[in-house]
Amino acid sequence: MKHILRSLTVAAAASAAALAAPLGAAELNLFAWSEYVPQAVLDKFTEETGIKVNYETYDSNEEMLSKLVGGAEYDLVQPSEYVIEVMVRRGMLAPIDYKALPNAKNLDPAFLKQPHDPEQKFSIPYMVGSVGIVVNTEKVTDPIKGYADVFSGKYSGRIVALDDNRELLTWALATLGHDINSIDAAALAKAKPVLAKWLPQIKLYDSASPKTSLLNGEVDIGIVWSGEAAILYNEDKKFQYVLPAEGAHMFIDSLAIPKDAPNKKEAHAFLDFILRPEISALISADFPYTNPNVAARAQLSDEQRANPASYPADHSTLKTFRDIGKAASDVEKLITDLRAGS
Ligand code: N2P
Repeated sequence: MKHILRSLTVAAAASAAALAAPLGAAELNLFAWSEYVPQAVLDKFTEETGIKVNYETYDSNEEMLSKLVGGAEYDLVQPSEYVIEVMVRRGMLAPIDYKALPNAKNLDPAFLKQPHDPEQKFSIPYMVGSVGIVVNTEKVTDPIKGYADVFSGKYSGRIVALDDNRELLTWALATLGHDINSIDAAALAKAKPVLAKWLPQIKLYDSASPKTSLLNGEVDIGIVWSGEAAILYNEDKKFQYVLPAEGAHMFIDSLAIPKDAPNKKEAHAFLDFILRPEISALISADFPYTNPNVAARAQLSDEQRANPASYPADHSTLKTFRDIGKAASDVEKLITDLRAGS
């Protein structure tokens, strides 16, 4: 009986929603990183605008790019800075209409007009972050300063790493003192023996939720997205975040509208919605990356702003990635082969 009543209520609510929605109800197809957009934010947007959000997720820029190139239709995607540069070069993005985005004024100029989108024509920063080392200090007591310490051999089989070939290569290049954005055959040849020693020490590759294996004690050290490290730190202060001394990647993950997006108006409505300080602060609460929205940051608690993974005191060693053109497929091949043990 209870069950029947509940389904009747659900049916009534659904038909009320159908009545309220205009004919051919508006939709938004969002393709974004997993564990990055809170469901509550999507629900609030739908409640307020009547626009239904279809949210699909991915775990790497390459995965997103290949789906789009394969003809999938999305209204918003969420590339990192270097992939925005690739997409602009290939003419894959539609320009942003700033008239529809009064809340764009909330964005921190420090993350705008960067080399990947010099006029900020094609992308709206969503979250910024770094890739660094998380140490379970109860299990790893030696000082850990950089990639070379993680891969000294001492922690073999106790390491989680991002499932991301460009990131993996970067750790080796930075350790060799090589510019992380100058990638050619010679750079790859230098990095290869380093990675051949390092990769077998990794227990697990995980870009979606590397915090999980650290939390459950399956591994003791990891190289992960800063937001994951921030969540671990909130969970237990024994998880310390270290920005590698050799230098590290700072990503500017942004929302962008594919050129052929069928629902550009809805895409702009969503962009302006998430640029509202209180909405952006909700995103920070679930996914504590560096919020590029100054007005949202002002709404965070002192504790949130004091999380060293979310807001590192010193960013001087951080660097964004650039589009490396054709070398990107060489990177994929080298690392895939090394990971396969050949
Ligand atoms: C969110 C992943 C952050 C993406 N789960 C790093 N570019």
